[in-house]
Amino acid sequence: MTIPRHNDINASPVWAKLHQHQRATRHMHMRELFDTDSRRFDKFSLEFDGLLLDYSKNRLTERTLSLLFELAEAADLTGWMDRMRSGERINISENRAVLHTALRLPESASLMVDGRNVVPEVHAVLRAMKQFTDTVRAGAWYGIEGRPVTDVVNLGIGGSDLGPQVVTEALAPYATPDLRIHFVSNVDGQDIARTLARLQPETTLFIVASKSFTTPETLLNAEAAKKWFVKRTGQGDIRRHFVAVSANPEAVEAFGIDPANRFTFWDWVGGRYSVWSAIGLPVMMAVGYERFCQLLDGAHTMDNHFFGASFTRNMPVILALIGVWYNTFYGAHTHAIMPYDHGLRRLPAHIQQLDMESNGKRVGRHGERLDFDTGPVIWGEEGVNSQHAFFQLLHQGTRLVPCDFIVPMNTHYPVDHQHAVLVANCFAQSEALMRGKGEAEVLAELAHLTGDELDMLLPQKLFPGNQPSNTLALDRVTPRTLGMLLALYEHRVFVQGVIWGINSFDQWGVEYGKQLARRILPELKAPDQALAHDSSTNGLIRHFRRQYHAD
Ligand code: G6Q
Repeated sequence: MTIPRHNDINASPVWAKLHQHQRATRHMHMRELFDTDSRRFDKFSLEFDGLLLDYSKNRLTERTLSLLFELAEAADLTGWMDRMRSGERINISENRAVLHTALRLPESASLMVDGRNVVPEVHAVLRAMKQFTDTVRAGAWYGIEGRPVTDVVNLGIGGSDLGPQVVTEALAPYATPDLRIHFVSNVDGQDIARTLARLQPETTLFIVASKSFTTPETLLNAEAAKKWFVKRTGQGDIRRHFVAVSANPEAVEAFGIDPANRFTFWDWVGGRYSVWSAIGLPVMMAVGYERFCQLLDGAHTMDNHFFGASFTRNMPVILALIGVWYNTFYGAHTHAIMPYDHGLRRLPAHIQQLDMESNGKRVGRHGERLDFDTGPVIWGEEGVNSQHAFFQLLHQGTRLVPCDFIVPMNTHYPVDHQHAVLVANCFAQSEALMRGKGEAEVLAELAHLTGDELDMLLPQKLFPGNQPSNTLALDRVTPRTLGMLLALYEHRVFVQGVIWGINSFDQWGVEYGKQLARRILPELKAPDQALAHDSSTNGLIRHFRRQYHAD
């Protein structure tokens, strides 16, 4: 197979047809679509393995969808799915395969990359993780004073932090109560300092999670943790207290970590897609090997669905195309993610990284300039808190903001009837956003008013509605359903990248700021060094030099 050279999707006839279709249907109101078709939910919802996707509250018709499927064909989505699945180097700017899906293959499967079957390697690492986490969880991994581990600290950032953090938090009901898991990512010293302040070095285990083992933030935190450990214990040997997840064996060893306690992964696993690899070590530490395997199995189930189902019954494909519809053809700039589950409250941050680092690109795979908008700004917050914060803008603001509502039907924490209240709020929001509230309804509510007061209040109480949303209803947040959900979003991002002709798996955009920070750091510390930045950056550096008092 070869990687096609040109991205000319916006020159395809279906691109023009979709623009035309948008112009012809943009005044249509979803309320009318529901009023005129009692079967709309049946037509535009999909259930798969306990996961329900309701996409009926969108500004679309069967014609919209069929054009969007045509767009997917014009972008050769099937070809790209095959390329990704088979391990072709579709991350061309880094010359890498993209195989997070291989991390969730069962041991009986086989996947050849560069003439080697990678599945046995994946399972060998899983076994090593099992052995290690079983020992720690059983209280049989002894620290320097022969005491078992009570606290595990993951030191990592970006993909080496967000995914495992979200999953560990979401699966808290499955976690062993004897181990506390902490995540430290920020180079802001208060992150590590506040965490260490709560810990005893003799019973703490640090996981230094860095694929490259060159990431300054992580290495600075790891050095700080090492210093703290050595100072507090008087012990120079850190091997019982520091392990690593990394693809860089030399740097891990140079740090003082026993090579036997390095858990590896491969260049075909991108950071933001790496929770399924050894980067998931804190997750396995919290919930154990079996449940980690259930997480993988959930993701694998979603992979099979994605690679196997026709576009018309394919959840990631449908979600992705609906996103393209708003983003590209309606000009929507953002997309909101609202989990109605407290354990999933950090999920928007993970999806934000997944999506924005993958599809926040202005050029196509071969460096060609793209003449259309690509990835949206992803944002969000847990429900119902968000209702008391920013939903005002969704209901009565001027912007089109497509939303995803994610809600489990059952809770691990039944407190009176609070779960039903939570779900009622979730359903009510999507209903209100869709329906809006028209003049007749408001007038009925304000029947006691007349004159100026009525004129003033009436427009303020109107809700335009027609604000689109998808609802993803899980049976319950379990390792398996969470695996499905995360894989669903990974594939959604991939499909959108394919439509826009983007390489979703590199991230050159994060390099430049890092480069400039390396230049500014010594300038902050050298008061007499001449500055040659713009006047704003020079002014800020000088301000810091005047204000900062080193301890
Ligand atoms: C994710 C990015 C990025 C990466 C971090 C940490 O896709 O590549 O967020 O995960 O920069 O990198 P290391 O694991 O190499 O420290």
